[in-house]
Amino acid sequence: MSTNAASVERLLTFELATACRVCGSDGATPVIDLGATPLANALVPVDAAFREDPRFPLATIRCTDCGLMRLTVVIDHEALFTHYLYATSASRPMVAHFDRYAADIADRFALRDRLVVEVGSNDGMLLRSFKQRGVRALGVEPATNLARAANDAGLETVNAFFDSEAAGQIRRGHGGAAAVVANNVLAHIDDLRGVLNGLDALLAPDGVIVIEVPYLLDLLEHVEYDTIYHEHLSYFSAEALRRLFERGGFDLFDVERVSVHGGSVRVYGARAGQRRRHERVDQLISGERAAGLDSDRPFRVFAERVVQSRKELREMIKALRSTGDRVAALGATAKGNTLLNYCGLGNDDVEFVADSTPMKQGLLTPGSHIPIRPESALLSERPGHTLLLAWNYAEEILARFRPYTAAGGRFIHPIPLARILP
Ligand code: DWN
Ligand code: ZN
Repeated sequence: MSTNAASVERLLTFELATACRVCGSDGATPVIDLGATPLANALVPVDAAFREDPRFPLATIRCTDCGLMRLTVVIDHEALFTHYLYATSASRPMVAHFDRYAADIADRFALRDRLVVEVGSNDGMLLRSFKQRGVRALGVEPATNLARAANDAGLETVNAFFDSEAAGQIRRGHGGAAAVVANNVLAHIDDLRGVLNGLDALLAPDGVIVIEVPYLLDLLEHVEYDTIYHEHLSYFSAEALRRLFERGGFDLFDVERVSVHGGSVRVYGARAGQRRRHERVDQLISGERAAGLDSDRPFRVFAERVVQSRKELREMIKALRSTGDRVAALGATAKGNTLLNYCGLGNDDVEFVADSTPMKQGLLTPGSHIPIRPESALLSERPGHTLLLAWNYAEEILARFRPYTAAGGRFIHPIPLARILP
């Protein structure tokens, strides 16, 4: 998606100086300001390299009522998501994660032959896993390019944003859903009231909601500041999710922490009174209070540690480059855009970014304008060090790139503090 400066105003729909999208409170305190930053997945065609990429405020505030951390701006969701370059299938660990996810959910809630609707189904990876287990799986995906790829692969997908209208159409065409699942999606949606209305319209009386989102406690504890970008409007605690469900007439009846994306939380909801709350819910929310999530303290500590993380990464890369060492990166990730731009790292510091996504290769990273190349470039060019912008897959990547490290190559893991691996 290439946006010119003139369209910047159109994209910046409104400043979020007021109501919290979870609880409606307008009490908020500042957490961190990462500066004016280009859109994370607005990769740049080489012939547009001369243009200054549009930048938008990237700062977060904390709701003093429910604890939700959220951006101070909202970028037009049509501009962000109707053509999307992140494909789940490009990350093998995520394909494996969602295959296990499908097995767990299908077994736990006896979903064989029942309708499961996935909100934000991307290229249909999870739909495929559900179908293989005899589930009637249907996707809802706003990105036209991804919805087309899923439908071409026989994974039925409605090309739309999820709201009560889309939910009503699906209900009329397919009946009530035994489960509605949404993974790495809820944080991207401004109109959460619309999501709750859609869930109410679509869910069968005994239906379950399963939502997986990056977990605020992990973000703060591991200084995962790079996961803050304009697609991620909200940064959820379990308490904020509980409050959101309650507002929609649902109970949050179970939770579990999962390791993906730097630490996520998977929450389970049902219509109020339908299912008994597991003690894990109260344990996790008590843990949040013990961590001080209902105060500014952990957010202040987080903001201080981010400045240190930036300082140490910049020093490490500058020192490597001063010895003439070549530095590349792996993973043209959305979070990588925040990290490169906040740390002021450009093509003089990082020669190229290797990435496994064909539709990203040949483009430039937004703002920093670093060329994106196939992963094979790491082995053909053999840079001395490779910055892990896909650090959330460090274990799999180090295993897969043993030929690179066996020949002396080293990875830089930037979060929470820059360190060399192996
Ligand atoms: O919320 C979101 C998360 C779930 O995914 C979206 N808003 C955007 C996206 O964030 P991300 O780009 O930071 O996601 P990942 O999954 O951390 O990184 C994916 C990128 O990394 C892809 O471009 C593929 C690349 N990759 C690679 O080049 N080699 C990934 C792996 C595992 C690899 O081995
Ligand atoms: Zn709130």
